[in-house]
Amino acid sequence: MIRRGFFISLEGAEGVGKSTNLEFIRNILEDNGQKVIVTREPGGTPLAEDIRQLLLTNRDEAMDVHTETLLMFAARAQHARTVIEPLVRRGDTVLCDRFTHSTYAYQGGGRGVLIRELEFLAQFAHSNLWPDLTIYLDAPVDQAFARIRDREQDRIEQSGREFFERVRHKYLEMAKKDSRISVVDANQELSAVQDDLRSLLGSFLSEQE
Ligand code: Z5A
Repeated sequence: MIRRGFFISLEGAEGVGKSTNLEFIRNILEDNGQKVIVTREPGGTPLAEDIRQLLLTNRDEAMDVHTETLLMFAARAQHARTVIEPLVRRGDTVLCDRFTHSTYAYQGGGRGVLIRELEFLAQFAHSNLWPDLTIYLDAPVDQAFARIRDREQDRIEQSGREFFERVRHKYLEMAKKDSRISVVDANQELSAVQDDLRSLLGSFLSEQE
């Protein structure tokens, strides 16, 4: 029997530690025999990376929320259909920094786009491809902001504190409703966050055997 690989996404607001923990998660998966490809959204293919530049670059013309939403899904359709799905189908494990839950949190929770409209676009963009496991790194907005205080902010990062409170609220709401989303407390020492990640991935992998 050819085993299908896993599709795992990592979610959370900026500064919670997604980039910091990606390699750690990759190592755990590889130690458990997975061939792992790490990728990200928006992006993950040359075309989708070009769309990422459009989305994140600061410019004089304000980007309408509908344009922002469609560009997120345009990048995702390309990435999901030409990269993620073929890899998972051939048995590799894809570890993706953000996926559609980001759109539900940022464009839905943050910007106010209706979730049923986003669900329709998600179905169009990537049909039934959804992560087997979504790890949501959660931290209070002020804590996460404090960690990235000195960085230059991209267009979306300039959306303000209230916006990021709504984003966090939407993530937590989704996690309550969907057992495939696991919340990890990112507001602790990195070693404690990584202990939690190790234990979560251990449980996930043993459930798949
Ligand atoms: N976006 C969207 O709106 N809709 C969508 O559908 C998608 C995305 C897919 C790009 O995301 C933007 O697009 C993003 C959401 C939006 N914009 N915003 N705002 P991105 O993933 O490329 O960028 P990001 O979320 O802004 O990533 P980030 O700022 O790099 O955050 P991070 O990766 O979660 O954090 P980090 O770089 O790993 O850690 C930040 C610092 O904290 C660093 O110095 C670490 O050493 C430190 N750190 C990490 N963990 C700890 C702990 N536990 N304790 C202390 N310090 C720590």
